[in-house]
Amino acid sequence: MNSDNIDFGATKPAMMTIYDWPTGPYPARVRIALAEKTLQSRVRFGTVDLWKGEHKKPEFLAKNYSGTLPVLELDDGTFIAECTAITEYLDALDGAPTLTGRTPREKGLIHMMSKRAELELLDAISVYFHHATPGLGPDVETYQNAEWGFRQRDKALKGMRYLDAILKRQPFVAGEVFSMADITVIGGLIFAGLVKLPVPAECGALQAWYARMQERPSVKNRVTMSEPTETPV
Ligand code: GTS
Repeated sequence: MNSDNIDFGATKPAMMTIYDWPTGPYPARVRIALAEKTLQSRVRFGTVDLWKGEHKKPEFLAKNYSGTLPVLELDDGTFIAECTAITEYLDALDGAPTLTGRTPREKGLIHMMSKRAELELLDAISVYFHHATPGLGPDVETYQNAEWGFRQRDKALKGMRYLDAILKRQPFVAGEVFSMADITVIGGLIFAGLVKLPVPAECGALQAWYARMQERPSVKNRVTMSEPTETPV
């Protein structure tokens, strides 16, 4: 048989690029979602060095106006920033499990709880980090307001108590199934660990849930995912 006649089967799915910082709490949300959906083989990673302020340089701002990570680049050159937008895209591609909800009710609850996890925990800790600690250093942190940062730290602690109350009555953040809402809280607690803001001792349900979450391979292996294909930008 002539090699020109060989049918190599269906076309391989297009590769995507994710620009991120491998250990970052926001990038973790996308990395965990990728692993839960076993889409890792369709993605290559490009590292953007936050500590050198690469995310604030014109080349990166051309990809994402907001100057934040992660950013997803599709094979047609489209850039999608914002974790929730990226994970919505990935969830719509194919494959179980569904992370953003199957029914209208599930979708509404997951969106609500993921937004709350951002507002009350993850984003609050991020503001604390950037305003009330040295953050990414003086070259990157050109404006800091420590009072605002400490208020956000307190908001995050209140958020942890709220989530603890939720997890006392249901197994996952948005109800009976693992979802993007859990992944957002995981991102929040990864950030809490980095800034040494422990979950209050009385939040036993949140602590037990987090211990369970850390057993998931998607959470455990999220940082090593990018090693073979690293392409610095
Ligand atoms: N709303 C954005 C999202 O959800 O994608 C926020 C993203 C974000 O803050 N990402 C962090 C960032 O770019 C990445 S990491 O700190 O988690 O690694 N921070 C840098 C900065 O200067 O804000």
